[in-house]
Parts: sequence; structure tokens; C-alpha cells
Amino acid sequence: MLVTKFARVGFTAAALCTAVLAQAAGLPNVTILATGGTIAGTGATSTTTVGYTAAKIGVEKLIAAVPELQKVANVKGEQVFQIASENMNNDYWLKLAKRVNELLAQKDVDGIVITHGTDTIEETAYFLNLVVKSKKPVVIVGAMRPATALSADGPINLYNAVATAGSPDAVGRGVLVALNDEIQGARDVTKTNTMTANTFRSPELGSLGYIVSGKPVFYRASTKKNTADTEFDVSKLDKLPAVDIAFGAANANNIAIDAFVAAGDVGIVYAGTGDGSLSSVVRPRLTELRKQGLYIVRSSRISNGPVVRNGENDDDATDFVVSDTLSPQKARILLMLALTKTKDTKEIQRMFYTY
Ligand code: DAS
Repeated sequence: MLVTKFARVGFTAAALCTAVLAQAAGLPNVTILATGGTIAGTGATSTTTVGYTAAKIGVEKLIAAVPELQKVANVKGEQVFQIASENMNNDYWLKLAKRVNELLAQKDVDGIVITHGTDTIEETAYFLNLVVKSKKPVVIVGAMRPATALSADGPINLYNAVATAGSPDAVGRGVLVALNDEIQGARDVTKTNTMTANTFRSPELGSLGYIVSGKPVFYRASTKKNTADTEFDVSKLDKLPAVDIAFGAANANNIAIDAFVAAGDVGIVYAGTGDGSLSSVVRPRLTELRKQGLYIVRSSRISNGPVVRNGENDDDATDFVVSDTLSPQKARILLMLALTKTKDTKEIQRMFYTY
């Protein structure tokens, strides 16, 4: 009994000593929240870079695969959930956002890294950009090649993300997305290629900086409100308002729109052609739905440029909101959060010009 007690005291002292030494190194404390994706993926062979299985490797193995992390931060890992990110949904977002805010409120957490599938990184990043209540860095990272592939990009991306999340230079810049040595801002980043390592871009509006030998170097900052300056709060929410996206193309019709209405949606984002143009079939239907109390955001399927109020539609007359330069998938996020705060379309339009 006594031996066990001494053994336990000995073990605790050793662990304590390691922890103190790590802290003594003055390294930042970074928590890695793992959610799945290719960065945690495994393929049949080392040359399998498409058609592998995402979300297989746990956070402790991801961390163990990159011992260099210990040189840039005191790292802890948590597996929040384990999914391929095409399966991301509002419930996962609320769970992740609450955990991020809990951790960032702790004095012993300096920054957070989220490992994530690349398919919906841009959406999770923007959602967190609107609900994280701290200026501390939150860096989302993924990979375009599975962990088992030749020249897997996950390990270096993870190292760079941890180095960025622990850097004072990354404080107050909003949620960041870091892959392929580049730093993108949550509001403007999008996945531009189905396969290549340089897929994440902020087309026309530009990336925020680079990561050079593990050091983030910033050249630009977003002009839009985010994180600590946000008016949105999800801490007491268990559900987000039902909002979906209808896609505009030739032969436009109201089948998808009517299905969303039948499913009980409270808002619809319409990804119109060009500058958010609405066909003569769709416009009257959306106008009628607005009159019935549904909220309509006029967005565009085009990836660059603003959808301008009262341009392709008399938005004042139909009481629609325009998405400005937000993609349809990010406009959906902002409309959901806006509807947790207000039912006033002028207020909602202000939010679209603010965030
Ligand atoms: N299915 C993709 C995802 O999880 C794999 C990836 O690119 O991360 O987003």
C-alpha cells in the first residue's frame, strides 16, 4: 500500500516536473480540437490521394505524428467529433462553438487549432468568426491528402496552424484558415479546387498572409467585424433557424423553393445568376413568400463581386436582403444568426454589411 502511494507520488512529481518545464519554456498553450476530415484520413496505398476514408485517425495520433509541435506550443488535444466535413451541420457547429468559447475563457489557453475536413472548412470558419467571443487566435486546418499519402500535407499544415494559434501576431484577426503555408480570413476564404493542395483562396479580396518556417507573417487585415466584436451569442441556443439555399440556373423554377417552404424553413438564400438575378418565374414566388413572412437573401452563384441592393431587383419594394460579397453558403450562416437577434430586414441588411 505504502509502495503504491510512493509510486503514485513519484509519478505525479515527474508529470508535474514535465509540465512545469514545458510551461517554463514560456511556450503558448494551444488546444487542438479534432473534428475529422482528410487530415485524419487513411488511404489504401501511399499514392491514394483521392477515394480514401476521411475521419479515421484520432487527435492523439495526429499530435504524436508531429513531435515538432512541442517546440512551438504546449499542446493538448480533444476529439470533439469525428466526421467527414460534408456531414457538418448546425448541431455540430453549436457543440464546437460552445467548446471553443469555454476553452478561450480559460486563462491557461492562448489559442485553439481546429482540425477539420476541407469541404466545409470555409463555413465552419465563418460561423465561428461570428460567434467566438474572444480575440485569441482560432486557426482551422485541414489537408488535401490523407495522413497515409506520400507527401501528406496534414503534418506541416498542423505544425503551421499550431505555430500561428500560439503567435501574438494572430491575436484579434478573426478566425483564420491555414493550409499550404497561406493564412486566409474566415469571411473571404473558399475552397477553389476539388483536389489540389493550394485549393484555399480568398479570390480577388486576397489572403491575409503566409507562414514562413513556422512563423505567421501578416500583410492584410479584414475590415469586417468578427469574434470579440460580434453581436451574436449561441451560448444558450440548442437549435438554429431553418434556412436553406436555392440555386439559380437556366430553366429556373420554384420546385426547391417550395420544398423548403413545405419543410418549414424561415429563410431562403437564393444563389442567383450574375448579380443575383431572379428569373421571371422565381421573382414573383420569392416576393409572395416574403409577404408571407419568409426572409429572402438575394445572393449569387458567382464567386466574386458584390450583389448590389436594388440592382437586378427592387429590393426595397420586395423587402429582400442582399448578400453583398458573401457566398450563398456563408449568407445562409449569417441569415440564421441574424434571425436569432431580429426580424427586422433593415437590421438584417445592416448585419450583412457589417460582418
Ligand atoms: N471529405 C472531405 C472532408 O472531410 C475530405 C477532406 O478534404 O477533408 O471535408
